[in-house]
Amino acid sequence: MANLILPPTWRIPERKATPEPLYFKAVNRRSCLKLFGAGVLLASGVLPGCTTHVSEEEFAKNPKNFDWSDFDREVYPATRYPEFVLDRPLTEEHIAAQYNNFYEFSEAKDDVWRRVGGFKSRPWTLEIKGLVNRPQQIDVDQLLRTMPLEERLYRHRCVEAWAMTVPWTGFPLKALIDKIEPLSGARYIRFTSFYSPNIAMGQRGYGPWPYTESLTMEEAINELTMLVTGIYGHPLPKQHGAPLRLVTPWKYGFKSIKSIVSIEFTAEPSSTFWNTLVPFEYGFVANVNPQIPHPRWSQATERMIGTNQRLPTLYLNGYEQWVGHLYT
Ligand SMILES: Nc1nc2c(c(=O)[nH]1)N[C@H]1C(S)=C(S)[C@@H](COP(=O)(O)O)O[C@H]1N2
Ligand SMILES: [Mo]
Repeated sequence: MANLILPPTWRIPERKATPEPLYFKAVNRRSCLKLFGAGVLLASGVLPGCTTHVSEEEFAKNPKNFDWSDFDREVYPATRYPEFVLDRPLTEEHIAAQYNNFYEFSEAKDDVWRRVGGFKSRPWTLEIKGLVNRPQQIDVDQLLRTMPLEERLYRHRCVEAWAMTVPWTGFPLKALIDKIEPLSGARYIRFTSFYSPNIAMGQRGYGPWPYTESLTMEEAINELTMLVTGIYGHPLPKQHGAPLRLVTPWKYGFKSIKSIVSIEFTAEPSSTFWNTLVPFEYGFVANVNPQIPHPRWSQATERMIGTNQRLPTLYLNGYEQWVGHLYT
C-alpha cells in the first residue's frame, strides 16, 4: 500500500518505478496466490476479489497472529464504556486487521498481518522506570488482573489521511500512573517499543530503533488516553501492537506506539521515532488538525478504510470536549 508517511527520498525504488494502482494489484494478487493457492482461486473465480481483502473467515484462521494467554480468554469481552459514541459506522474487523502501520514488520500496510507470525507477544514484561516512587517490572497478565478493563469506541486518524473507527479494550493510562506514583519532577512520559531485528526485519533498515513516543503528563493522565490490550472484544492480534499499545485518539496515529516494553517518567520531552527521522514533517504534539496541512498533503479530509468514504477531518479528531483545554 502507498507509503505516505515517509518522504519520497526514503521510499524503495521499485515502488516508485511502478504506477501505484498497478503496484497494488500486483502485491495483492501475489499475496492472494500465496495464501489460497492459484488453483483454488481460479476454480472459485475469486481472483478479481483479491484486489481488496481476504475474507474474515480466512483471517480468523491465521493463528500465528495471536499469542493469547489463558487469562486473556477469561477477561474478554470487557464492558463497553458508554461515553464515547461515534458519528460513523465501526470499521469491519478484518479490514482494520489487514491495513496496519507497523514499520518494524513492513512498510506496506496490507502485509503487516502476514509478517508478524514470528513475533512473540507473550510472555511480556512492561518496565516502569524514571522519576517514580515505585519503579517496577510487570508481567502483562499481572497488569490485566489489576487494571479496570473497559471497551471504548474511538476514531483513529492516521497522519496519512486514512481513518477507521474501532472498539478498543484497555484501561486509562491514569489508572497505572496512580499506582506507580510519579515524582513531582516527572513532566513527560517516554514510551519505548520492543527491539528484535532478527524477527522484525524493518528494524534492520532506517531507524532510530526501537520506536519511541512521548506525551506530556497532562496528556498522559487525560481520561481519553488508554493503554490498549484488545480490539473487537478480544486480545490484540500482533499486527495491532500486542500485547500492549497506547491510544490517544485526538492525535495522529503515529503517537499510538505499539508493543510497548517500557514507560519512563522524565523531566524533559524525549526524542520520538518520527520526529527524529523526519522532523520537518512530524512534530512532537501531533494533534489532529484539519487546518494545518502536512507538507505533502492536505489534512482537511480523511478516507475511511474499507468503504473509502471521504469525511471532513475534525479539530482534535472530534475530541475537543475532552482535551481542548490542554491546548489553549
Ligand atoms: N511500534 C510502532 N508503533 C506504531 C507504528 C509503528 O510503525 N511502530 N505505527 C503508528 C502509526 S503511523 C499508526 S497510524 C498506528 C496504526 O495502528 P493500527 O495498525 O493498529 O491501525 O500505529 C502507530 N504505532
Ligand atoms: Mo499513522
